Amino acid sequence: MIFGGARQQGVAIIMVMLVLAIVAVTTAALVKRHQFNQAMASQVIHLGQAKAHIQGAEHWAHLVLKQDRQDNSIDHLGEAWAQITLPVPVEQGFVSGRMVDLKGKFNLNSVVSGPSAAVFERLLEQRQLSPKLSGYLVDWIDENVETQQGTLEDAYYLALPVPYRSANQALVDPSELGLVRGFDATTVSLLKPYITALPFSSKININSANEGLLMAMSGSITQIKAQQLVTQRKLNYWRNVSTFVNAALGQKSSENQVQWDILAQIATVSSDYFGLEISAQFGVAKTRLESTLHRSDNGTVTVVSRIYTP
Ligand SMILES: [Ca+2]
Ligand SMILES: [Ca+2]
Repeated sequence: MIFGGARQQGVAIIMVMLVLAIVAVTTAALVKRHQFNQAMASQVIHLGQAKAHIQGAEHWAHLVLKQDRQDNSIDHLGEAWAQITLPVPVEQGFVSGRMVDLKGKFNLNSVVSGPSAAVFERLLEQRQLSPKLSGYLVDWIDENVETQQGTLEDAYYLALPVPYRSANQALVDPSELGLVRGFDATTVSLLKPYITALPFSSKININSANEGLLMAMSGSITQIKAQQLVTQRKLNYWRNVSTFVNAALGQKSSENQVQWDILAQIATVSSDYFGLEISAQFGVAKTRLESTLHRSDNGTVTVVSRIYTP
């Protein structure tokens, strides 16, 4: 009996120790899980804060663009919308943003219309790329399925290791250029500072186009002339197209009439498409918004596309 009692006691002690061990392991697991849940919760809260601030900044950008159209119909880099917002500290985070004038870039979709193809060819040549690429882009966008040489556009695309067909419609995003014959990632990145993809063929805003694009706008604009035009613009933005064309090519005369008219035809001082980039960081949560905005003549701003990363 005595012996049996000691054994029972021993079993009881082992049981207690076992229970204690289980409790310890469970507690550790619970603490770990609690910490994980807490981290998850703060990540979700931070991401929510970042998105809320981005939405606020986006709303503010719309108001700035609307006000700008109410104030004037000329758009230039000295205006409020063009000012870059460096990271601004807000409660528990940072928000930064910038807006670019998409009319100050070459609209790839305008390559199918008249003098714009020549602008794109000059842009390609400036970057030591073949002007032939312009023709491949035209075939990619135009409705028909034959090249200008009479062959089938898709003969090239269907022979690729991963075959596909040409879009035969306007590009939605400039990155689509990478699918077009002759354009690879390097080519696209060389062209990136100069190009955009807008829904309609469009003119180029001479108050925001960079030096390279100004130069490509006419075969008669040299690099030195383009630099002069940018310097001149910083002192005094272009208020109308004819003042710009006079500065670029000289007064209209019988000698320069054709180039003068072509340059005037593709130039504008007013913008209706803008690219907005806003970044926000709260804790470890980083969010970035890239959107394309359209502004109508009365100043109404609508979102054409919106991409969040992550
Ligand atoms: Ca303006
Ligand atoms: Ca086509």
